[in-house]
Amino acid sequence: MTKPRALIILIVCLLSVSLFVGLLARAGTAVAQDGQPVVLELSASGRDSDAPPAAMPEAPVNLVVDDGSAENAIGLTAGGQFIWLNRFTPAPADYPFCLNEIQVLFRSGDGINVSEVVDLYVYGDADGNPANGATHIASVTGVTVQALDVFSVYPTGGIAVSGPGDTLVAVVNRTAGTDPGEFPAAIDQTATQMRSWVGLYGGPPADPPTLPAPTFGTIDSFGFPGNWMVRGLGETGACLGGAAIAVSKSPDTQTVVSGGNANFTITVTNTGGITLTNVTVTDTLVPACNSAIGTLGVGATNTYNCTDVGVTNSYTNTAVAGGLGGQTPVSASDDALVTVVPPTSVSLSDFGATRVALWPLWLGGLVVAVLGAGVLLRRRRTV
Ligand SMILES: [Ca+2]
Ligand SMILES: [Ca+2]
Repeated sequence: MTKPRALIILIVCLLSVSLFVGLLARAGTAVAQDGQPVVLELSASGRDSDAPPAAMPEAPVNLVVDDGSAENAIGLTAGGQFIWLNRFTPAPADYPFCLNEIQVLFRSGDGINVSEVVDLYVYGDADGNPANGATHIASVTGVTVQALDVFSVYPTGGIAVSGPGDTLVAVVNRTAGTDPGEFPAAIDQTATQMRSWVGLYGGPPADPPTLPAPTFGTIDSFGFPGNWMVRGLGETGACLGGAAIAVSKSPDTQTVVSGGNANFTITVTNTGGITLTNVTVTDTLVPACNSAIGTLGVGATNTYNCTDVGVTNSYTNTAVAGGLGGQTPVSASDDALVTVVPPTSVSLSDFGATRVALWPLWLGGLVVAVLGAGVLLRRRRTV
């Protein structure tokens, strides 16, 4: 071994030891639920990723601070859950945007297995400082590690992000990498952007976690400069494809005897990818069909019956359903035709009208008969 190479290895070893000791000193104050101190620990593997660098995404709004390759991974010495997040600062003109996808890379060899569970959280932070708090915007919970050494891709269903300032994208390891010696948070250490934060709660983080965590700082401040392999992809403007509502009013057609009742069934469905709030149904012609439904989860349906009492005129009725997906209003409508027919008593008057119409025939017949009789009398006199 040449002397310069041996010297480099020695320096690297000394740096590693000093980083590790520094980290223990910084994080040693946090205490886990079992009373054991919680510390961060550099991945024992310490190896460069074997995987080729991941390609840079080309979405209109690209929230990326990593270079595509992870050189290490972070876990807790005593095991457990923690939050790791990237602080992104989109261009002001990018707001508002729709966050369509979150990507997280997990590595092989760090104690992480496919199908283990993570939760994803999105926060807004106008003042650019996560340490004094940030506002929770949306959650994508119960998703799993899809593959190792490539980015797991998580569609959000459309998260409306209004800005201004920063957008934070966070990960919590719910079952992935929670045992001692496991390292769920892969990190790119090629060139730190000083935008990757880590937080400890002295136990499992709440759902959603409140920021800041009791122990909270950039991963750099814990002695590990680098960038989490956590990305967000979106497009400027509202989440048009994200929030959607459908309404059906049935039956489509019905016939009602004048003075009778028209019965309807109205079904409202959240057909989009995010929870709808302030969901209402407005039915101008039949106020009895108005409804304040409130919150409607993804895929959820609300069905109810309503009645228009004493219908006397035919009409086309329209039910309009509306709601909010984040800040985005959505609406839909459906028509129902009600045809009123006269009651049975009215048909009797029709018969009467027909009888009146026969009078001219009877009159005509009488005239013919009288004239005919006159002709016969004259013929008899002339005979
Ligand atoms: Ca790298
Ligand atoms: Ca803040």
